Amino acid sequence: MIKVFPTRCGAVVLDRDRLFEKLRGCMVDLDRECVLETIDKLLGMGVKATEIVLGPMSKAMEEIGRLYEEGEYFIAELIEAAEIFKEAMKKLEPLIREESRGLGGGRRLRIVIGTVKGDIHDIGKTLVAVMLQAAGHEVIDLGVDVDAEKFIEAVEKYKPDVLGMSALLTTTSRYMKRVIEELDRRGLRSRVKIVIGGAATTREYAERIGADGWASNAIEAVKLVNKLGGSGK
Ligand code: B1M
Repeated sequence: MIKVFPTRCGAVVLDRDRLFEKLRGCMVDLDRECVLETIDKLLGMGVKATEIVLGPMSKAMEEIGRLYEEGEYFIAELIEAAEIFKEAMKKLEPLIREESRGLGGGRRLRIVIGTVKGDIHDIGKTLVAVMLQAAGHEVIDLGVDVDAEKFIEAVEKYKPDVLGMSALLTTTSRYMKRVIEELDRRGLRSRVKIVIGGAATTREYAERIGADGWASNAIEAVKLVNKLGGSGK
C-alpha cells in the first residue's frame, strides 16, 4: 500500500519519495546508521534495490563530489562515503542480482571490464559488473588502475565480446583513447566491441575516441552490451 503524508503546505508527498529524499540526505551527511535504516524501510515497502542504488544513493555521491569540489568536504569524507556505500551494497547486491536476472536477453556474452590506469574508483564499475553478471553474462573484472597492456592481454586471452572501461577522473578518461589505439595497433580492435562509462565520460567522448558505445548507468550498460553483442533486449 502506498502511504501519503501531509506536508506543511498541505500538499501530499509519496512515502517512497520522502524516504528517497531522506536517504539522499543521510548519505550526504555520512550518517551510516540512518542510511542503513532508511534502506531497510524502503526495501520493506517493496522498493527495488536497483532503484535505491541508481536513484538516491548515486545522487548523494554526486552531491558529495560537489561538496568536495567546493572545499566543504575533504578526501576523508569521500573515503567515508565510499565505505558507507559499500556497506549498503552488502545488503543490496543480492537483491540487485535477483532483479537483474533476465535482463540479458538471449545470448550469454563474455565481458572484460576494468577501471583505467591511474584511477581507483571502483563502485560504479563493480555495480556494472554485478548487473552484467546477474543478467547472465560472463564477466572478467580486472579491477582498478588497469593499464593498456593488461586490457590487451585479457582481450587476447579471453576473447571477449565486449571490453568495458570505466573512468571517473578527467585525466584518466584520456587513457581510454590510448587503450583503443593500442588495440588498433595490434590488429585487435575489430575483434571486440568497446563500451565506456563513468562520471568523467560522455556519449560524445565515446564517439570521439572510437568506442562503440557509452552508458550513463549500470542498467543502460547492460542494455548496451546486449545490443552490441546481438543479445536481444
Ligand atoms: Co573521487 N573524484 N577522487 N574518490 N570521487 C570524483 C570522481 C570527483 C568527480 C569528485 C569531484 O570533485 N566532484 C573528482 C573527479 C574530478 C574530475 O576529474 N573531473 C574526484 C577526485 C578529484 C578524486 C581524487 C583526485 C581526490 C584526491 O586525491 N585529491 C582521488 C583520485 C584517486 C584516483 O583514482 N587516483 C579521488 C579518490 C576518491 C576515493 C578513493 C576517496 C573515493 C572512491 C572510492 C572507491 O571507488 N572505492 C572517491 C569518491 C567516492 C568519489 C565520488 C564522490 C563518488 C564516486 C562514486 O562512487 N559514485 C565522485 C563524485 C562523482 O562521481 N560525481 C568522485 C557512485 C557510483 C555508483 O557512480 O562511479 O559514476 P559512478 O558509476 C555509475 C556510472 O558512472 C556508470 O554506471 C555506474 C552505476 O550506475 N558507469 C559505467 C561507471 N563505470 C561504467 C562503465 C561502463 C558503463 C557505465 O561501461 C564499461
